[in-house]
Amino acid sequence: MALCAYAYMTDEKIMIDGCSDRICSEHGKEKDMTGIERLRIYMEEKGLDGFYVAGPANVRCISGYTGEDSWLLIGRKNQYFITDPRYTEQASMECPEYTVIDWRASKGRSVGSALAGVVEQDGIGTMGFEEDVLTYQGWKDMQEMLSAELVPTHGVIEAFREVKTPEEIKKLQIACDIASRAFEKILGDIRVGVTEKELAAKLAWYMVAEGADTKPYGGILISGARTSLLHGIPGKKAIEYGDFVLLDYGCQYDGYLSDMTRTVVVGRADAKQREVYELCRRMTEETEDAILPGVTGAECYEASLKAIEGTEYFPYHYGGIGHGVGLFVHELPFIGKNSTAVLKENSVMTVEPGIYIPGWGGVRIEDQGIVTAEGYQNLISATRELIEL
Ligand SMILES: [Mn+2]
Repeated sequence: MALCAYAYMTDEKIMIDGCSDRICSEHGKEKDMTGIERLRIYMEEKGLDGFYVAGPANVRCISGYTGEDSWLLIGRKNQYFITDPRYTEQASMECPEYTVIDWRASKGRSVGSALAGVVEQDGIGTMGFEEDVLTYQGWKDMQEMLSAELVPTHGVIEAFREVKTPEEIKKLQIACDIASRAFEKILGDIRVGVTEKELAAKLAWYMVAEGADTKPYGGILISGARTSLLHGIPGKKAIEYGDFVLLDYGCQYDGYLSDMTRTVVVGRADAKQREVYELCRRMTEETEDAILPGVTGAECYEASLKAIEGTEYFPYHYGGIGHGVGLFVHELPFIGKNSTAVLKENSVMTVEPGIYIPGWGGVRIEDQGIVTAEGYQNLISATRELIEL
């Protein structure tokens, strides 16, 4: 899905405690290191005896675990996998190097209590945690139960996830291929009288039929004047002749996500629809042309504006124009107005500028691709030409 408001809200929120470049220059080949090795280097630098990992995508990044409701405690030498009996067998299979702990069997029958046991046993004095994941309730519980000093961190494992491995890129390519094939199929269903919800359900069905994970992943499928809503939710509205239909969606494949947007017209596009569509298409293409390792997110944004500068449509663009995609749909790097992100080779990211005119409608064209030494390699095969159905 597009345009996470939180992600674009402030640049400060995107600042990273655990800069992967710094780790690289001080410790050599970051590409050869696993997530847990990099996390331990970070812990050593920050003087942390333990690191509590609670963000689901971060748990997967560090441990390789593909299930849910699980947490990690990484010590300097030992590593613990905390879950409940629904997942203990899966955890033992997927993460054999971890000590699996059933928190329901802990003294206090809680995750905090299970953590407290390990903290005491291993003599953990300082423990990092993800400040944007832990709830206030969780923090209070841990304050009460844990003898360790709790140290807030931000974006540490997220920074490890910014550059993708060849295996991750393969999965992302498959997720993008599934979404592109589903686009070809849904075109046959978009017609006058069908509702947005019906189309959204069919689109999801096509992706699972094409090989996507069954884990639901909400999509945007909106029509007519509603297409100016950046994050509109599919409703009961039926498609009418002359509508724009905006499809912003993707799927999960073996945990890895795709995210694409196409906007089509039902019937013949009128002159204004054609004009806005072509401007938006140029915005997407000119942004992609500007992408190279070393380019900043703000420079990408500048490139996206060339097409609409001096036109009446300039006021209708949005400041966030793309984001990394991997285990999570909005991750580093974020590109847009004021973005200080510096693009890295083998990041996988979307490019999704748009023009949104309240009461009239909007167009967004979103690709997902790899940042390579030669430029942006698009993984989405669906056409960017205007489609009139
Ligand atoms: Mn997106």
